[in-house]
Amino acid sequence: MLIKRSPNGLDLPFSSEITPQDVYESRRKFIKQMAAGAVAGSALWEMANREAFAQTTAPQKLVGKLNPAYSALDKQTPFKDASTYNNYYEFGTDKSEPAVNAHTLKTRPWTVSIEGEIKKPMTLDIDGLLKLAPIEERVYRLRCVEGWSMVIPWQGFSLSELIKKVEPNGNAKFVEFTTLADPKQMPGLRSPVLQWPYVEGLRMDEAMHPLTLLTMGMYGQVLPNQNGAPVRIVVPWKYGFKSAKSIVKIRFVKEMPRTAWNVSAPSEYGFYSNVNPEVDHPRWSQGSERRIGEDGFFQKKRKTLMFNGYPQVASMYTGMDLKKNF
Ligand SMILES: Nc1nc2c(c(=O)[nH]1)N[C@H]1C(S)=C(S)[C@@H](COP(=O)(O)O)O[C@H]1N2
Ligand SMILES: [Mo]
Repeated sequence: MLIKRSPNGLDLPFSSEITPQDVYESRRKFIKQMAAGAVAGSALWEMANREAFAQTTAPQKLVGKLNPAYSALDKQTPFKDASTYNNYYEFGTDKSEPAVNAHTLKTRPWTVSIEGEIKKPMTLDIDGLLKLAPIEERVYRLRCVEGWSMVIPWQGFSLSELIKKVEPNGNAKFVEFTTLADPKQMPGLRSPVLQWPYVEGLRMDEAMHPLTLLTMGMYGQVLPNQNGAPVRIVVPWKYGFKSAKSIVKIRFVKEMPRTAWNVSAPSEYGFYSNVNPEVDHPRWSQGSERRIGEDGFFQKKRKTLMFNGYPQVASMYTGMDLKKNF
């Protein structure tokens, strides 16, 4: 197959050109042909039909125009790695568990309640959310506090688009994100590793920053459940845990929200959690990171960049001691 050299200068197609959907469709066609050629009732025929049947829940496409101004040129992490190496404690604390367990998450119907210090409180379903602003593709680096990172093409739009619609009043100083906590769907809630529901938050200017992405898809398809379907945020200059998954409530508040990781270990996870190679985690260095799916075992780790390589956010923190406000 001919792969066009993409305009971002990488020998990689944009995910909007070749999506997991395309891969899935060609595979399905192949399986159909295989089934047609096989003797009815034979082992091959049975296998082919079972395969074809199992694939009926095809990933749904979600494409958007690439926004090059906000996109990293780094080599993208393979979809397979980004969708099987996850942190989503509601589905287990092992990296491989969310991909195995998150099929029980029911992502439709789904509503997000937007409330608090705003003039226009509202409840939106996913279709309402998707219609709020044009979907863009943003290729972001995401670095976990544990010392690994990925480069993922996301589909969504700036959270600021939603914030403008609900008209915050003068008391709105922070935004609090509450995520789903349903023990019937989420086996991980049985274990008290965190206080449920998982809550995260941003200061108002951080929430309004155009890089803060309200995210409904990745790699040209709707979010896999393990990546936070049907809607999450992605805040690329902060450690990954700020990017809350499967959001059900967005509340505008006066006081700094009590966030899940900060409550569980305040000396390790501050509210700001900006990626900062100069402020070590109490138990390990934050100076370097491993790029998932790219670096081999003996590969040198790469240096972690201030604000994860997003210097355009620095002005929001001028005058703040980032060692104290970690
Ligand atoms: N609801 C919820 N959101 C969450 C988490 C979680 O456990 N629960 N883990 C966070 C952490 S620690 C990281 S690194 C990112 C991982 O996102 P990814 O699996 O899509 O790469 O999700 C964040 N959002
Ligand atoms: Mo993380």
